[in-house]
Amino acid sequence: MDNLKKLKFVGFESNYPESEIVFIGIPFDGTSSYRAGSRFGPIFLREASDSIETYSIVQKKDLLDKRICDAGDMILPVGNTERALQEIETRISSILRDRKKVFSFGGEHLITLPVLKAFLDSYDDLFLIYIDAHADLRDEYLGERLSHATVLRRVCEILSGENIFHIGTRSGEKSEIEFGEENINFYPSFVLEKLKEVNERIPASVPVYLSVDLDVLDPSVAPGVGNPEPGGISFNSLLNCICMFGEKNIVGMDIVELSPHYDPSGVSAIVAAKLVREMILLFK
Ligand SMILES: [Mn+2]
Repeated sequence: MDNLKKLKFVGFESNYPESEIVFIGIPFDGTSSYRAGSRFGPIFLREASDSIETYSIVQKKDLLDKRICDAGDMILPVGNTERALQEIETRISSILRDRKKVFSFGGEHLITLPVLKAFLDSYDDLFLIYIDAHADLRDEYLGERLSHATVLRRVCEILSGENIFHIGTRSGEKSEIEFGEENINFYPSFVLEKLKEVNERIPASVPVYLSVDLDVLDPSVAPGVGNPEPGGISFNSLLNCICMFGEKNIVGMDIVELSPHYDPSGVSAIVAAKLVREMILLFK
C-alpha cells in the first residue's frame, strides 16, 4: 500500500499529532466580486507543488527537516459568509490550542479575518504584516461589511493600528488610502529602505502574523488571481522581502487569492507553491 499517492503538498509528510506546523486549505471565495475561483486554490497548489523541490537554495533549508502536516481543505458552507467565517475561526483555534503553528492557504483574502481572530485569542501583542496590491480598507463594499475588499478594515477593529504594517499597495479608493495613512503603518511601495524600516520597527520578541496576497506580484508573474493589478513586483523582490522578516518570531502565515483557472499555463500555482515553501521555512 506504500506506493499509493495522496494529494498533499510536497514534503508535508507528518501526521497531525507529531507535527509542529499545520498547513490547511481554506477554499472560500464567497465574496469575490470580480473573478471568483480562489476556492480552487489549495487543490491546484498541491498539484503544482509536485514540480518544486523540498529544498530551498536561498535559505539552505529543507521542508523534510520540519514536521509539517497537510491537514487537507476545510469543507465550508456555501452562501453563508458569517457561518463560513465562524467555522474557519473555530478550526484555527483548535489547531492553536494544540500548540501548533498554522499556515493557511485561501481562498480569498477575507479568510484572514477569522484566522486572525483565532490568533488574537492565543497571542498577546500580535503584529500583522499584510502584503497586498490592494488596500482592503473599505468600510463596506457592494453594501457588505464582510468582503475581500474590507478585510483589513475589519481587522483594524480587533487589532491596534500600531501593530498593523501594510506593504505594497498600488490600488485603492481615496478614502481607504487616507484611512490607511492615518490609522495603520502604511508602506505603499517596495523600496528596500522602507522595508528595512518596517523590519526595525517590529520588535524581535513579539509574535508576528504574515499575510500575503498573491496579487502583490505583477500579473505577468502570477496572472491567476482574483483581481490582477498591473505594476506589481517580481518574485525575487517578494522573496527578499519575506526572507528579511525571517528573523522575526513568526507564528502564523497565509497566502490568499490564487485563482488557478485564470492561468491556463499553470505557472501561478507553481509560483504560489514556491512561495509556500519559502514562507513555511521561515517558521523557527
Ligand atoms: Mn487582498
